[in-house]
Amino acid sequence: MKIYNYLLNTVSQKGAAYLVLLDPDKLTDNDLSRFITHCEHSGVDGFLVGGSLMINGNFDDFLSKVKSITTLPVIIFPGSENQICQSADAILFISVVSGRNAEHLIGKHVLAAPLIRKYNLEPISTGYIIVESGSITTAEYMSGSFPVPKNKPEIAAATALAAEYLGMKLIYLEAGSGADNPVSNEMVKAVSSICSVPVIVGGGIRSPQIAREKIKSGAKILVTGNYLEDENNWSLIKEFANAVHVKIPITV
Ligand code: 1GP
Repeated sequence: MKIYNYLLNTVSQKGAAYLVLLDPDKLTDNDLSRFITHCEHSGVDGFLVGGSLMINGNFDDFLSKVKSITTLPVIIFPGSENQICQSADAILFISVVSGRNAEHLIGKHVLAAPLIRKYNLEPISTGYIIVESGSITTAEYMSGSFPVPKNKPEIAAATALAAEYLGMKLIYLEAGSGADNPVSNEMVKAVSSICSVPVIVGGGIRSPQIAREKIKSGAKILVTGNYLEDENNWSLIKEFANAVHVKIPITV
């Protein structure tokens, strides 16, 4: 419960937590160290590592490098059961509750659970809700499931509540990496107001203003990935952190 408690404490102290997604396919060794250091100095609260599809990256090597660079929590955000590695601090144990594909609801988990135990990784059970966001996203395609229609916040809310009743400790509202549009404020509000566990929002968030809107709508953890893959956008990381940390005074 160490990392889950860290997230809860961060939410309680700062109002919300800001996590940055590191995709092993997208960052070179050289950029990785500079990027992580930049994130640390800009107020990021931790890192997610993973991707729905990995083509070039070596997950274990990448994760070990990340851990050797940062003291912030490093949490696996697995795109598959192959993305489990001993050097991480925790793993989001994700069930794609928006879909009806048994493999992604429980099947992959049966394969993953013994390894997670062997590695003594902290599993954080997460109800993962993929939301329609424009073009079909990799997460949507790879999970082989229909997303929740973007104009149906009540479906997302009922799904999240069911996940919470099943014992899940986080709800992840996911528009998909690089999504055309983020999850709507209305949907974030509907889910956050019905759930008592923290709601993560990610996918297609490209400005601190949009990040702040999601927090004001009730999100407790915000994730960005794709937008920061362009070094020209790194200067905005601090603004993203300030936009998320609604309880602490803004620093420039
Ligand atoms: C994807 O929610 C994350 O799983 C982050 O999305 O890469 O679009 O920021 P982006």
